[in-house]
Amino acid sequence: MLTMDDIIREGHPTLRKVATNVPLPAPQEDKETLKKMLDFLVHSQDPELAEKYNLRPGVGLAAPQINVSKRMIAVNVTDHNDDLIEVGLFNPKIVSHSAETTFLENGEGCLSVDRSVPGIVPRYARIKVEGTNLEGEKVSLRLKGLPAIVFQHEIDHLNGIMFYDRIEESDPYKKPLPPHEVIKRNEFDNPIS
Ligand code: K2U
Ligand code: NI
Repeated sequence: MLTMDDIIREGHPTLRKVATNVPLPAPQEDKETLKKMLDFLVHSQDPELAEKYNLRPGVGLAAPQINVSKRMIAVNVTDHNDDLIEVGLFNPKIVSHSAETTFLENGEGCLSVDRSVPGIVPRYARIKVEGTNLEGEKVSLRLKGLPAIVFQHEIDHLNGIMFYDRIEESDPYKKPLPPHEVIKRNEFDNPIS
């Protein structure tokens, strides 16, 4: 199983690389890696396992974070309807997005960043993501709220972008121009139940 020891931290060059596409149908090795990434998220959200293996809770993970520079992401997050979005995607792509932006009121964190970096991280409020799942099916997801933010955070990792790259250095709490919506419900503060 993956643990925090497998997660590389800021300063590691792989986090700043543009990851390469996964050839489809995905090789068995890449399928196994993506499955392990999904399992890590489930384990990290289980209080007993998280304590036992010292895992930081995560709702998303990108392959570059385990030093695999391939375009693969895993997401395990509940949406505003409390519906679970649990998906591993090969070659995810944001194919369209809203003009409207959003952001987590308390900012973002990252499993590859062992420090707090305060500030507003502007994200598109709604996105349409396409990719290929573990079963080899083409997937198209329309996302908003926290799931939309998580997917944008993870897809940024595939392009060597860290969340703090998006914080306005001169004014970290500068709100993006309207229209924007603020997401107040931020699991970041409330450990995932
Ligand atoms: O990519 C990662 O480092 C995993 C992050 C993803 C993430 C961070 C901030 C905002 C959205 C996604 C971890 O999931 S950080 C822990 C976390 C948990 C619940 C909600 C937000 C962040
Ligand atoms: Ni991250």
